[in-house]
Amino acid sequence: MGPPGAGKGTQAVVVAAALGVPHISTGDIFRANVSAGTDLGREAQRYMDAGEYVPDSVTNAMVRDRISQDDCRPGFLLDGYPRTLEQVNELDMMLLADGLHVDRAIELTVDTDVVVDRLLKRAEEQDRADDTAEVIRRRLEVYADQTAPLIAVYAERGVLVQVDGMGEVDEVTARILTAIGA
Ligand code: B4P
Repeated sequence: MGPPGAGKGTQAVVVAAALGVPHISTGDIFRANVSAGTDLGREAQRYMDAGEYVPDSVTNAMVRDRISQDDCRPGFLLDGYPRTLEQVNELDMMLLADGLHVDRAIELTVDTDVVVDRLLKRAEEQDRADDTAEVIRRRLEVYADQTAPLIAVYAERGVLVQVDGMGEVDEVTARILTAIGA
């Protein structure tokens, strides 16, 4: 968890590889569908380009389908999900049905001016439609409004691990692996 540009995607790839479990990024799945021109991609693109969240019904169904696949049996790392309270509740139900639970929720903490700089830099490099200054502002608002409050949910459950997301990518990775005892 963490605001847009906190480094969730960057770190999740490495951490999932270290743990030997699949990395499941809802953002990546949406972008792959946008590139492939699927119905899901067309639906998701409207929201992503505006900096809004894709509707819970669409996102939850996609995650339910993905985590039911065989490669997820040893466990999995979710990147960018859950992002709303409804997604938290739906994920709880999906896991409960299989006798599973969230072991750890990792929050990457990063100053707002640093995330904005990172996203504007990515805009130059990757041409993502949701990395313009205006859309970044909206994404940060949506995060503060809908996702930041979920941190407390996982803190109350005693599974929250907070990690400083500032500094070099390798330094942040080392902090995460230490914090989760991997
Ligand atoms: P995501 O794909 O999850 O993207 P993100 O929040 O922007 O970025 P992330 O935190 O992963 O940052 P990254 O590592 O890439 O979401 C995109 C959109 O998809 C959402 O806005 C929403 O519309 C939709 N969506 C996704 N999940 C959803 C859900 N559950 N429900 C509804 N809608 C959903 O890093 C950013 C940049 O910083 C990169 O360029 C990276 O190279 C750089 N960087 C990372 N770490 C760095 C470091 N330590 N130092 C310097 N640069 C660093």
